[in-house]
Amino acid sequence: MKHFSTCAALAACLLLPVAAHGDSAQRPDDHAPIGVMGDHTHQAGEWMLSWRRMAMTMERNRDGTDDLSTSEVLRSGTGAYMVAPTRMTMVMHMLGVMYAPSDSVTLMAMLPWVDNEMDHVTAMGGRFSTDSGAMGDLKLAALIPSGRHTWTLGLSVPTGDLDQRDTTPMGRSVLPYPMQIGSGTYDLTLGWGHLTTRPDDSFGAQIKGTFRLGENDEGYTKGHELGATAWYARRLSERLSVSLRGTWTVLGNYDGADPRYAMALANRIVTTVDPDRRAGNRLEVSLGANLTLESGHRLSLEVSAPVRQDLDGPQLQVDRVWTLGWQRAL
Ligand SMILES: [Cu+2]
Repeated sequence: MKHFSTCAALAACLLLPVAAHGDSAQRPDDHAPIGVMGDHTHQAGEWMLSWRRMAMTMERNRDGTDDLSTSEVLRSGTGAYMVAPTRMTMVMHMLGVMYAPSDSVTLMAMLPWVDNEMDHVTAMGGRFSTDSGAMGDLKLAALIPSGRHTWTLGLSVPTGDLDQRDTTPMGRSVLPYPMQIGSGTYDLTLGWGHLTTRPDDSFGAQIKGTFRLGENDEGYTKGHELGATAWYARRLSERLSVSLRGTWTVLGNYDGADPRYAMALANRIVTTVDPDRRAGNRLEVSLGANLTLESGHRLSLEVSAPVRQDLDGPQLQVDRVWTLGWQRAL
């Protein structure tokens, strides 16, 4: 399998009879809940393909830890803006490939496709929605196992688009920051993970930082990101485990500003063009399930809901995240 290219591995996965390469010795909780990425490594010569569908819904505005009504955002009420976002959905499909050239390093590549939709209400009482969609940033990583720990060194390549446009009441416009797809910069990811397995259960943790290198072509740098997560998983049977996970995420404000939003920012048209209204932190709780099939396929599901959010607002807050995944070692 060592000599297979990525394409050949993909083709092999689709063509091989499902029972050909079962990894039935694996436990369902050998892998973290599906919302965690880069949690495990592979043995020399092993390939893994994965697909994830992540759906995040954001609803209602917030400033600090207080909910805001739309009239508290709009200048027709007590706010300052012409337009308030009311809801956003982001659906991301992510294809992943893992390959271990040796026992001491596993290489990983992930390519997302992102679709966004945002609903708004205007100070005049009108409503409108915008859509964006494109391939996101390619993520490459080397995962280095060390006993029960895994170290991650990753690089995000700016393959994602930053020129998403759609029709708004102002005509055809460049969509605001959260509707753009990529970061526009090479981003460095550093991470540490841990997993301890016991006969009937397991627990793990991961800490990850994403640091933007330089400034993108639109004149800004997205905020750095830090995440810490810990989970407990219990096996209900040989093939099924359920998990409970807590996640702390910190997002920074943007540096610089996209000049294409200068007018909208100066005139306080909408909150989403302000580089100083991007930061925040949130604590989420997630419930998940991992299933290993006899044929070697893995199916996983996880749902997350925030229990606390503190945002540099007004900003839309996260309501729910669903992650569905398929994984297959070859
Ligand atoms: Cu894997």
